[in-house]
Order: sequence, then structure tokens, then C-alpha cells
Amino acid sequence: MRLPPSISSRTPLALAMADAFLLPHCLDYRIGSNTGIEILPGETDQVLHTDDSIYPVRIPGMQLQLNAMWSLCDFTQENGATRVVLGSHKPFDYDAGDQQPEPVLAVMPRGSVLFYLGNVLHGGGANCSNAPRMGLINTYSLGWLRQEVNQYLAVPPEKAKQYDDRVRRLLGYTKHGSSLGHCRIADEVWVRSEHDHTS
Ligand SMILES: O=C(O)CCC(=O)C(=O)O
Repeated sequence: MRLPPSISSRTPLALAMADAFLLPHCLDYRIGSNTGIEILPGETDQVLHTDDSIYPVRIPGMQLQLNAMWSLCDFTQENGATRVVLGSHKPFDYDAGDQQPEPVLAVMPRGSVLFYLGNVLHGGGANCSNAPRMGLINTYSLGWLRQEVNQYLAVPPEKAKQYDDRVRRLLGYTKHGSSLGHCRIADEVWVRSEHDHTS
């Protein structure tokens, strides 16, 4: 389920994490997606995957994406807590005998948050309980990348206007650097940046 920007997208903790991991590689980052995830009773393990595989590049030392999984209920071993392969953001050398570790479970109480880099192997767990396991994933991507969800369609200007400058910047209603994404609109939805001398 794709969701509009939520309060969680701009909590100081999430933004501090995104600052730390993404700002070394861009001037400003963006919301990639906001996705509600419900794992129903009886669902089995999701295939382990990386989320930044939407971008067909790997640049050593550069993270493209940071993800935050908010637990909307307790995440337990029984109900399908997210499985995370620790260290999987580092290259594996199978020829040298490296082995992929078993995933660990992000067991956490309702209202917690799990941060994981876009190139970390992870997946939802099997839900062996009798209640849905609900979470909300906010992703953030480097400001010069295309966002996973087209935020200008998902949150068009008339809706985006209800959000403050920070959220509109996160949505992409601003330029990145001197001209990427520029648009000559005289509209209150646009956030002028320090690099913005043209519109
Ligand atoms: O629900 C989870 O724990 C992870 C979900 C996920 O990684 C995905 O849907 O891509």
C-alpha cells in the first residue's frame, strides 16, 4: 500500500540517519517511497532482497538509499519480524570462502524503527501468529536519483501544499544543486534553495 508522506518520514531521528548516510553523496535527499506492509497470518518468508536494486549501478563506498521500517505492532519471531542479513552491504567473496550469514530477526516493540541500508539483504518473515504484522517503510534516496515512487503524481502540488517546506523538499519540490529538476513555476509549492536563482 503506497502512502502519502507521514510524520515518520521527517522525524528527527530518521532525518539524522539520512543526513549521516546520504548527505556525504548528495546536497539533499528525497523520499523514495512510503509503503504500508501487512503480513497476514500464514504468509511465508519473503525472499531476501535488496531495495536499491531498482538502481542498476553500484558505486563503492556510496549508499544510494536508506530505509526505515517502523513497527506498527510488536514485531516478534512468531509474527514475521523483518529478517536482516547483517554485514550484507559489504561485498562477499565466495571464492575466498566468505559465507552469507543467516538473517537475524528485527524483533522490536510497536513504535520502534529499524534502519537498513538500501544494499542490505532483508525480507519480511513468515507470520505464524493469528494476527497481521503491520509495518511502514519510509525510504530515502540520494537527491540526484529518480525516486522509487513518482512523488509528483503521488502527491501532486495541490496536496503537497499542505506540507511544510521540509516535507516538500523531501518530496522533490525543489532543485538538486544548480539545475537538476528545475522548473520555472511561480507557485507556493516550490521550495527555493540556496542554489535557486532562476525560478
Ligand atoms: O515487511 C518486512 O519486514 C519487509 C518488507 C520488504 O522488505 C519489502 O516488501 O520489500
